[in-house]
Amino acid sequence: AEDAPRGRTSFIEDAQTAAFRRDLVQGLSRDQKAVPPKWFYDAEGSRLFEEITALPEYYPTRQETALLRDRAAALTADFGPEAVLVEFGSGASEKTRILLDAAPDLGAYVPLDISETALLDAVARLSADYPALRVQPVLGDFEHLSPLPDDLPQGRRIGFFPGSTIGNLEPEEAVRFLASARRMLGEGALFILGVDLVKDPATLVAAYDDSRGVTAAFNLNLLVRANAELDADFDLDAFAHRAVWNPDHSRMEMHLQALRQTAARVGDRAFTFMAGETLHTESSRKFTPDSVEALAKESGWCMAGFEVSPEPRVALALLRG
Ligand code: AVJ
Repeated sequence: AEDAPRGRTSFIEDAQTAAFRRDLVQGLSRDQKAVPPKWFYDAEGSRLFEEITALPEYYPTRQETALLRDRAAALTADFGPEAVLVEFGSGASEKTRILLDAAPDLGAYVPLDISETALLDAVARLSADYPALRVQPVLGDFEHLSPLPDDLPQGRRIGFFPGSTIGNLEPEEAVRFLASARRMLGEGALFILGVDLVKDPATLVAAYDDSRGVTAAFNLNLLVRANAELDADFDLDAFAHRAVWNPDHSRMEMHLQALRQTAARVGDRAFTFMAGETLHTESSRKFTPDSVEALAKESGWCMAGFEVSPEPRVALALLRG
């Protein structure tokens, strides 16, 4: 409430907008300005991300989709009757179809996403193509998991977290997420986790700085969104997209770099950027088989399988609760 706009027209922000405002104001107040990547995904951001997944340089989606197709039978072999598939950050639910095709007797599918439009579009398209499937969408972010609805079928719970989205989380956040997913999914659960693997920096940087500028537009859309939703006034021409490999943290980073000194207001809060200063908008951690296994163990899972694609390499880890 302290950040609510002052003026004659007062209004109550919806919870998501208020949380976006809080995260942005807090993030802009830090020494290294930063904002959590979940705020990329308004309708336009979700659309731009889908466009990224089709770019020649952005290999993760293509590699993971092929790997899922290739290993679908093995990954779904232990689903059992009336299984419930819970997907975290489901977006367009495109990869899900591969698992649905391999597990036709699934009891229910629970997509969870932060973008309402992405979620509703995906549910409409899935229901059209899988009329017998029970789909129970949940709007929300995967860092605050609520218990599953209790009227779901009673089969095994299977978590599905593809796309290396786990790489967006700080290491401690990733452990906390996987541990709370394990509690949410309960006894006997399985978890299919998609991760991108460490590789040569040139391949990584190209994937996050494509020649057509779609990733740059995706990154800048964060400021477009802030201007539209938060009564902010970022000068879009004053910022440039940057993608850098950080070997110390084994992660790709995206930043928006101020090309000159520039001021920005977010509601009634004012901020300045020095020339060259950056807003850190995303980290995408890249893993090794050992770092995935360590992450699984720390969060109470054990690694029952690890499938690796051809180059550029991504992996699917199968975890057991
Ligand atoms: C959807 C979070 C996995 O980190 O690779 C794509 C998002 N960012 N290009 C990733 C993204 C820049 C993507 N994840």
